[in-house]
Amino acid sequence: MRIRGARLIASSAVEALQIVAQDSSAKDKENFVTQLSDAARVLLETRPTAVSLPNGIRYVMHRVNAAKANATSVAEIRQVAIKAADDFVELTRTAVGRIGEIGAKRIRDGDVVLTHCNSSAAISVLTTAWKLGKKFETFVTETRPRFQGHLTAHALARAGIPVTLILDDAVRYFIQDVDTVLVGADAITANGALVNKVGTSMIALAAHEANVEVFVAAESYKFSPETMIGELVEIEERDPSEMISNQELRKIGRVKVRNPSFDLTPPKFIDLIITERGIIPPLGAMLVLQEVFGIVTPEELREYQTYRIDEA
Ligand code: RUB
Repeated sequence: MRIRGARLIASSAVEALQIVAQDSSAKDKENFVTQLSDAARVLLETRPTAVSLPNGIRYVMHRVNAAKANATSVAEIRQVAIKAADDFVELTRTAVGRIGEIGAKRIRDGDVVLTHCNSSAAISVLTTAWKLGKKFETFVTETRPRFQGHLTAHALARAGIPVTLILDDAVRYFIQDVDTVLVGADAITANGALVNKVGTSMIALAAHEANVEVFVAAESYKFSPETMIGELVEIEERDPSEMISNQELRKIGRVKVRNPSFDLTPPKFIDLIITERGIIPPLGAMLVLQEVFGIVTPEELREYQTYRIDEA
Protein backbone atom coordinates (compact mmCIF):
# COMPACT_ATOMS: atom_id res chain seq x y z
CA MET A 1 0.00 0.00 0.00
CA ARG A 2 3.01 2.30 -0.13
CA ILE A 3 2.27 2.31 -3.84
CA ARG A 4 -1.42 2.70 -4.52
CA GLY A 5 -3.80 4.14 -7.09
CA ALA A 6 -3.97 2.46 -10.50
CA ARG A 7 -1.79 4.99 -12.34
CA LEU A 8 1.01 4.88 -9.80
CA ILE A 9 0.86 1.07 -9.58
CA ALA A 10 1.39 0.87 -13.36
CA SER A 11 4.15 3.45 -13.61
CA SER A 12 6.00 2.03 -10.59
CA ALA A 13 5.88 -1.48 -12.10
CA VAL A 14 7.19 -0.17 -15.40
CA GLU A 15 9.97 1.69 -13.58
CA ALA A 16 10.86 -1.55 -11.77
CA LEU A 17 11.13 -3.26 -15.15
CA GLN A 18 13.39 -0.44 -16.27
CA ILE A 19 15.69 -1.03 -13.29
CA VAL A 20 15.92 -4.72 -14.21
CA ALA A 21 16.85 -3.73 -17.79
CA GLN A 22 19.46 -1.27 -16.55
CA ASP A 23 21.03 -3.68 -14.04
CA SER A 24 20.94 -6.87 -16.11
CA SER A 25 24.31 -8.49 -16.69
CA ALA A 26 22.91 -10.87 -19.36
CA LYS A 27 25.41 -11.51 -22.12
CA ASP A 28 23.01 -12.40 -24.92
CA LYS A 29 19.63 -11.22 -26.19
CA GLU A 30 17.80 -14.40 -25.19
CA ASN A 31 18.90 -14.23 -21.56
CA PHE A 32 18.24 -10.53 -21.35
CA VAL A 33 14.65 -10.91 -22.54
CA THR A 34 14.14 -13.93 -20.27
CA GLN A 35 15.26 -11.89 -17.27
CA LEU A 36 12.87 -9.10 -18.20
CA SER A 37 10.01 -11.57 -18.78
CA ASP A 38 10.64 -13.17 -15.36
CA ALA A 39 10.55 -9.76 -13.71
CA ALA A 40 7.39 -8.88 -15.65
CA ARG A 41 5.72 -12.05 -14.38
CA VAL A 42 6.59 -11.20 -10.77
CA LEU A 43 5.29 -7.65 -11.20
CA LEU A 44 2.05 -8.89 -12.79
CA GLU A 45 1.41 -10.97 -9.68
CA THR A 46 1.69 -8.01 -7.29
CA ARG A 47 -1.81 -6.59 -7.73
CA PRO A 48 -4.83 -8.25 -9.36
CA THR A 49 -7.34 -5.45 -9.95
CA ALA A 50 -5.66 -2.42 -11.54
CA VAL A 51 -5.61 -3.28 -15.27
CA SER A 52 -3.16 -0.44 -15.79
CA LEU A 53 -0.52 -2.80 -14.36
CA PRO A 54 -0.64 -5.52 -17.08
CA ASN A 55 -1.23 -2.86 -19.72
CA GLY A 56 1.90 -0.96 -18.61
CA ILE A 57 3.99 -4.13 -18.51
CA ARG A 58 2.75 -5.09 -21.98
CA TYR A 59 3.59 -1.66 -23.32
CA VAL A 60 7.25 -2.31 -22.49
CA MET A 61 7.39 -6.04 -23.24
CA HIS A 62 5.75 -5.72 -26.66
CA ARG A 63 8.47 -3.26 -27.66
CA VAL A 64 11.21 -5.42 -26.15
CA ASN A 65 10.01 -8.54 -27.94
CA ALA A 66 9.67 -6.69 -31.24
CA ALA A 67 13.22 -5.32 -30.85
CA LYS A 68 14.62 -8.76 -30.00
CA ALA A 69 14.22 -10.01 -33.57
CA ASN A 70 16.25 -7.25 -35.20
CA ALA A 71 18.60 -6.05 -32.47
CA THR A 72 22.27 -6.93 -32.89
CA SER A 73 23.24 -6.55 -29.23
CA VAL A 74 21.92 -6.62 -25.66
CA ALA A 75 22.71 -2.90 -25.44
CA GLU A 76 20.26 -2.21 -28.25
CA ILE A 77 17.34 -4.04 -26.59
CA ARG A 78 18.27 -2.51 -23.24
CA GLN A 79 17.87 0.95 -24.79
CA VAL A 80 14.47 -0.05 -26.18
CA ALA A 81 13.34 -1.26 -22.73
CA ILE A 82 14.59 1.86 -20.98
CA LYS A 83 12.98 4.16 -23.51
CA ALA A 84 9.68 2.23 -23.51
CA ALA A 85 9.48 2.55 -19.72
CA ASP A 86 10.23 6.29 -19.89
CA ASP A 87 7.65 6.70 -22.65
CA PHE A 88 4.96 4.86 -20.66
CA VAL A 89 5.53 6.93 -17.52
CA GLU A 90 5.42 10.10 -19.60
CA LEU A 91 2.26 8.85 -21.32
CA THR A 92 0.55 8.43 -17.93
CA ARG A 93 1.45 12.01 -16.98
CA THR A 94 0.27 13.46 -20.27
CA ALA A 95 -2.95 11.43 -20.13
CA VAL A 96 -3.86 12.69 -16.67
CA GLY A 97 -3.10 16.28 -17.73
CA ARG A 98 -5.29 15.93 -20.80
CA ILE A 99 -8.10 14.35 -18.77
CA GLY A 100 -7.88 17.38 -16.49
CA GLU A 101 -8.29 19.76 -19.44
CA ILE A 102 -11.18 17.82 -20.98
CA GLY A 103 -12.98 17.08 -17.73
CA ALA A 104 -12.63 20.64 -16.41
CA LYS A 105 -14.99 21.80 -19.15
CA ARG A 106 -17.73 19.72 -17.54
CA ILE A 107 -17.45 21.41 -14.15
CA ARG A 108 -19.74 24.41 -13.83
CA ASP A 109 -19.66 27.42 -11.55
CA GLY A 110 -21.66 26.65 -8.43
CA ASP A 111 -21.33 22.86 -8.79
CA VAL A 112 -20.96 20.53 -5.85
CA VAL A 113 -18.78 17.58 -6.87
CA LEU A 114 -18.53 14.41 -4.80
CA THR A 115 -15.48 12.17 -5.11
CA HIS A 116 -14.51 8.87 -3.52
CA CYS A 117 -11.07 7.48 -2.63
CA ASN A 118 -7.95 9.05 -4.11
CA SER A 119 -7.69 9.27 -7.87
CA SER A 120 -5.01 11.34 -9.59
CA ALA A 121 -7.21 11.53 -12.70
CA ALA A 122 -10.23 12.85 -10.78
CA ILE A 123 -8.04 15.29 -8.85
CA SER A 124 -6.58 16.52 -12.15
CA VAL A 125 -10.08 17.40 -13.39
CA LEU A 126 -10.92 19.30 -10.21
CA THR A 127 -7.64 21.19 -9.83
CA THR A 128 -7.61 22.11 -13.55
CA ALA A 129 -11.17 23.43 -13.32
CA TRP A 130 -10.22 25.45 -10.25
CA LYS A 131 -7.16 26.91 -12.00
CA LEU A 132 -9.44 27.93 -14.89
CA GLY A 133 -11.39 30.02 -12.40
CA LYS A 134 -14.43 27.74 -11.97
CA LYS A 135 -15.97 28.19 -8.53
CA PHE A 136 -17.31 24.97 -7.06
CA GLU A 137 -17.10 22.92 -3.90
CA THR A 138 -16.42 19.28 -3.15
CA PHE A 139 -17.58 16.48 -0.90
CA VAL A 140 -14.89 13.89 -0.24
CA THR A 141 -15.66 10.52 1.33
CA GLU A 142 -13.29 9.25 4.00
CA THR A 143 -12.89 5.94 2.12
CA ARG A 144 -12.61 3.43 4.90
CA PRO A 145 -10.79 1.37 5.92
CA ARG A 146 -7.60 3.10 4.70
CA PHE A 147 -8.86 6.68 4.56
CA GLN A 148 -7.52 7.56 1.10
CA GLY A 149 -10.14 10.34 1.20
CA HIS A 150 -7.83 12.22 3.55
CA LEU A 151 -5.21 12.35 0.78
CA THR A 152 -7.79 13.68 -1.67
CA ALA A 153 -9.12 16.22 0.82
CA HIS A 154 -5.57 17.43 1.41
CA ALA A 155 -4.77 17.72 -2.32
CA LEU A 156 -7.97 19.64 -3.07
CA ALA A 157 -7.73 21.91 -0.03
CA ARG A 158 -4.09 22.69 -0.88
CA ALA A 159 -5.28 23.80 -4.33
CA GLY A 160 -7.73 26.15 -2.60
CA ILE A 161 -10.87 24.14 -3.41
CA PRO A 162 -13.54 24.07 -0.66
CA VAL A 163 -13.75 20.53 0.74
CA THR A 164 -16.24 18.84 3.05
CA LEU A 165 -15.06 15.47 4.34
CA ILE A 166 -17.93 13.03 4.93
CA LEU A 167 -18.45 9.47 6.12
CA ASP A 168 -18.75 6.94 3.31
CA ASP A 169 -22.12 6.04 4.79
CA ALA A 170 -23.33 9.66 4.57
CA VAL A 171 -23.33 9.80 0.76
CA ARG A 172 -27.08 9.25 0.43
CA TYR A 173 -27.71 11.78 3.19
CA PHE A 174 -25.92 14.47 1.15
CA ILE A 175 -26.66 13.32 -2.40
CA GLN A 176 -29.45 15.89 -2.94
CA ASP A 177 -26.84 18.64 -2.46
CA VAL A 178 -24.51 17.10 -5.06
CA ASP A 179 -24.49 17.96 -8.80
CA THR A 180 -21.82 15.56 -10.02
CA VAL A 181 -20.11 12.43 -8.77
CA LEU A 182 -16.57 12.17 -10.16
CA VAL A 183 -14.38 9.11 -9.55
CA GLY A 184 -11.29 7.45 -11.00
CA ALA A 185 -10.91 3.89 -12.28
CA ASP A 186 -8.87 0.78 -11.63
CA ALA A 187 -10.37 -0.87 -14.69
CA ILE A 188 -13.01 -0.31 -17.35
CA THR A 189 -14.53 -3.43 -18.89
CA ALA A 190 -15.52 -3.97 -22.52
CA ASN A 191 -19.18 -3.31 -21.72
CA GLY A 192 -18.36 -0.02 -20.00
CA ALA A 193 -18.57 -1.13 -16.36
CA LEU A 194 -16.27 0.51 -13.87
CA VAL A 195 -14.03 -1.22 -11.33
CA ASN A 196 -13.00 1.24 -8.63
CA LYS A 197 -12.64 1.56 -4.86
CA VAL A 198 -15.24 -0.42 -2.94
CA GLY A 199 -18.26 1.77 -2.28
CA THR A 200 -18.20 3.38 -5.73
CA SER A 201 -21.15 1.27 -6.87
CA MET A 202 -23.26 2.28 -3.85
CA ILE A 203 -22.45 5.93 -4.51
CA ALA A 204 -23.41 5.50 -8.17
CA LEU A 205 -26.63 3.81 -7.12
CA ALA A 206 -27.50 6.68 -4.78
CA ALA A 207 -26.62 9.17 -7.55
CA HIS A 208 -28.79 7.29 -10.05
CA GLU A 209 -31.74 7.34 -7.66
CA ALA A 210 -31.30 11.09 -7.11
CA ASN A 211 -30.71 11.91 -10.81
CA VAL A 212 -27.16 13.04 -10.11
CA GLU A 213 -24.68 12.59 -12.97
CA VAL A 214 -21.74 10.21 -12.56
CA PHE A 215 -18.44 10.92 -14.34
CA VAL A 216 -15.45 8.59 -14.46
CA ALA A 217 -11.93 9.87 -15.16
CA ALA A 218 -9.98 7.01 -16.78
CA GLU A 219 -6.90 6.89 -18.97
CA SER A 220 -7.15 4.49 -21.89
CA TYR A 221 -4.62 2.09 -20.30
CA LYS A 222 -7.27 1.41 -17.63
CA PHE A 223 -9.44 -0.39 -20.23
CA SER A 224 -9.25 -4.15 -19.98
CA PRO A 225 -8.72 -6.11 -23.23
CA GLU A 226 -9.33 -9.46 -21.51
CA THR A 227 -12.91 -8.49 -20.74
CA MET A 228 -13.59 -8.58 -24.49
CA ILE A 229 -13.33 -12.36 -24.31
CA GLY A 230 -15.34 -12.74 -21.16
CA GLU A 231 -12.64 -12.58 -18.50
CA LEU A 232 -13.69 -10.93 -15.25
CA VAL A 233 -11.58 -8.37 -13.44
CA GLU A 234 -10.37 -9.94 -10.21
CA ILE A 235 -11.32 -7.98 -7.12
CA GLU A 236 -8.52 -7.78 -4.57
CA GLU A 237 -9.50 -8.71 -1.02
CA ARG A 238 -7.23 -7.16 1.54
CA ASP A 239 -6.29 -8.24 5.02
CA PRO A 240 -9.13 -8.20 7.59
CA SER A 241 -6.78 -6.38 9.95
CA GLU A 242 -7.39 -3.26 7.84
CA MET A 243 -10.91 -3.33 9.26
CA ILE A 244 -10.54 -4.74 12.74
CA SER A 245 -7.61 -5.63 14.98
CA ASN A 246 -7.09 -9.28 15.89
CA GLN A 247 -7.64 -8.36 19.53
CA GLU A 248 -11.02 -6.74 18.79
CA LEU A 249 -12.00 -9.64 16.57
CA ARG A 250 -11.23 -12.12 19.35
CA LYS A 251 -13.55 -10.15 21.66
CA ILE A 252 -16.40 -10.37 19.15
CA GLY A 253 -16.08 -14.11 18.81
CA ARG A 254 -16.50 -16.45 15.85
CA VAL A 255 -16.95 -13.93 13.04
CA LYS A 256 -15.76 -14.04 9.46
CA VAL A 257 -14.37 -10.76 8.05
CA ARG A 258 -14.36 -9.93 4.31
CA ASN A 259 -12.56 -6.88 2.98
CA PRO A 260 -12.91 -6.45 -0.80
CA SER A 261 -11.05 -3.32 -1.92
CA PHE A 262 -12.90 -2.65 -5.16
CA ASP A 263 -16.35 -3.14 -6.65
CA LEU A 264 -18.09 -3.06 -10.01
CA THR A 265 -20.42 -0.26 -11.11
CA PRO A 266 -22.63 -1.23 -14.06
CA PRO A 267 -22.59 1.04 -17.13
CA LYS A 268 -26.21 2.10 -16.62
CA PHE A 269 -25.13 4.11 -13.57
CA ILE A 270 -22.38 5.96 -15.44
CA ASP A 271 -23.06 9.05 -17.56
CA LEU A 272 -19.69 9.45 -19.18
CA ILE A 273 -16.06 8.42 -19.09
CA ILE A 274 -13.43 11.13 -19.49
CA THR A 275 -10.39 9.69 -21.27
CA GLU A 276 -7.34 11.51 -22.64
CA ARG A 277 -8.77 10.83 -26.10
CA GLY A 278 -12.06 12.52 -25.33
CA ILE A 279 -15.34 11.90 -23.60
CA ILE A 280 -17.21 8.68 -24.28
CA PRO A 281 -20.41 7.08 -23.02
CA PRO A 282 -19.68 3.83 -21.14
CA LEU A 283 -20.77 1.80 -24.14
CA GLY A 284 -17.97 3.44 -26.13
CA ALA A 285 -15.47 1.37 -24.10
CA MET A 286 -15.22 -1.12 -26.94
CA LEU A 287 -14.12 1.64 -29.33
CA VAL A 288 -11.33 2.70 -26.98
CA LEU A 289 -10.21 -0.92 -26.62
CA GLN A 290 -10.09 -1.40 -30.37
CA GLU A 291 -8.32 1.89 -30.96
CA VAL A 292 -5.74 1.44 -28.20
CA PHE A 293 -5.04 -2.26 -28.44
CA GLY A 294 -6.03 -2.79 -32.04
CA ILE A 295 -7.47 -6.15 -31.11
CA VAL A 296 -10.40 -7.17 -33.22
CA THR A 297 -10.53 -10.91 -33.79
CA PRO A 298 -10.89 -13.71 -31.22
CA GLU A 299 -7.57 -15.13 -32.49
CA GLU A 300 -5.77 -11.87 -31.79
CA LEU A 301 -7.35 -11.72 -28.37
CA ARG A 302 -6.15 -15.21 -27.58
CA GLU A 303 -2.65 -14.21 -28.67
CA TYR A 304 -2.84 -11.24 -26.37
CA GLN A 305 -3.81 -13.42 -23.44
CA THR A 306 -1.13 -15.98 -24.19
CA TYR A 307 1.34 -13.16 -24.19
CA ARG A 308 0.24 -12.05 -20.77
CA ILE A 309 0.45 -15.49 -19.25
CA ASP A 310 3.38 -17.07 -21.07
CA GLU A 311 5.64 -14.31 -22.23
CA ALA A 312 5.20 -11.25 -20.11
C1 RUB B 1 -7.36 3.61 -5.42
C2 RUB B 1 -8.58 3.81 -6.24
C3 RUB B 1 -8.52 4.91 -7.27
C4 RUB B 1 -8.10 4.32 -8.61
C5 RUB B 1 -7.76 5.41 -9.63
O1 RUB B 1 -7.49 2.51 -4.52
O2 RUB B 1 -9.56 3.11 -6.17
O3 RUB B 1 -9.79 5.49 -7.43
O4 RUB B 1 -6.96 3.49 -8.46
O5 RUB B 1 -6.65 6.15 -9.20
P1 RUB B 1 -6.24 2.09 -3.59
P2 RUB B 1 -5.73 6.93 -10.27
O6 RUB B 1 -5.84 3.32 -2.82
O7 RUB B 1 -6.77 1.03 -2.70
O8 RUB B 1 -5.15 1.62 -4.52
O9 RUB B 1 -6.66 7.87 -11.01
O10 RUB B 1 -4.71 7.67 -9.45
O11 RUB B 1 -5.11 5.91 -11.17
